[in-house]
Amino acid sequence: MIESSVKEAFNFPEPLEMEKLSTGLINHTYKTTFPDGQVFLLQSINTKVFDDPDKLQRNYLKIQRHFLQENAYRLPGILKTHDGGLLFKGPDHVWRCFEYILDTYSPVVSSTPDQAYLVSACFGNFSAKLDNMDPLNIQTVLPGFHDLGLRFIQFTDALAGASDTRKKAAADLIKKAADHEALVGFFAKVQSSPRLFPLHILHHDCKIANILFKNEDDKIYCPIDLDTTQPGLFISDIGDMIRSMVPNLPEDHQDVKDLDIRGDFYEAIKAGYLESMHAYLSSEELAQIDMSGKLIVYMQALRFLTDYLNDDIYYQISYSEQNLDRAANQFRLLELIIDYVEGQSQRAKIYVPG
Ligand code: GN1
Ligand code: MG
Repeated sequence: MIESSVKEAFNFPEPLEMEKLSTGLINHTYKTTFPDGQVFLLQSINTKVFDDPDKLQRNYLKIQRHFLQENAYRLPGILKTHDGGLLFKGPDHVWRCFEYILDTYSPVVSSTPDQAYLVSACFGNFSAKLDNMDPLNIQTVLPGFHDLGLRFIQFTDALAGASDTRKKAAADLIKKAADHEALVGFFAKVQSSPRLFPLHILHHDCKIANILFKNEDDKIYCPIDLDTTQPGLFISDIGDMIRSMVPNLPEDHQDVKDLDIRGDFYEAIKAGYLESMHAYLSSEELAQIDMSGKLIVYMQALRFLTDYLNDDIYYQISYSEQNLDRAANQFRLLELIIDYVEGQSQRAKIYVPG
């Protein structure tokens, strides 16, 4: 249960009721309700991942202020500690507390293409509204977070150090990782051409669970979970939305035979993102937009596989083979996305006039 020093730090009265929200794989989040009806979101930050949590809070405040000035979104407020701090460094964990926005919800899966369109337009708008902010204002929280080259090196390092048992269990997926290595080369070209592929401030965790919708009209209230917001390449946010909303089943689904992709969701995500971001993307970025899903799905497959080979040191798991199953899911999704995108370009050719 919660450390008593945390209650003191935030001046929380007794008794409080805490409900663990279980969608994130990194931090622990609790909906915390008090007898007087006040509700807050209390979160312990995983400092193995976010080793400078003060940076998270400073970035958050800057974005919060900027969105208010731009009349874009009203982000949940940070509840300060009794001595005015943005977080509390307890003996075991670092804690922070946010305002809980009542009468809102975050879906876990996207149920219609229209909803996916709204989500995508929102995450696009997130970057569009930050485009006039000096990118140096936002500090990089996780260096190399979406760097596919680095993720591939981490995978090969993990492979070199993995136990025979895990290597054997993952043999098929290790082969798939090698089969798609050309994507790493493509990414390197993008990364080395900053004039054609400039940095944008991106959210870097664009799943639908990171959007608050209003109960009353199912419209979007605001995007949340801004921890990974930092400069990045155009592929990241649209790619992560393709990864998380195009499949018919979530990344934890174990039987890959059931997986399928939903073309109407793919097109809705692309249209929503471009609606917001078209004016901020170069012609080269626009021309390569369909590479986004492939690159980000491949990167996530590598990350899950790497963690499995490392004996599960990064992602929370609830059973021993879960990272392997997640990796298998993502490699299957990669094949499906590649087929879909290639099929699309052939169909498109048929309709190009002249
Ligand atoms: C992690 O904890 P969560 O679900 O917000 C991860 C993302 C992955 C995602 C996969 C900081 O996000 O990059 O895409 O799991 N975040 C971090 O489910 O590593
Ligand atoms: Mg997150």
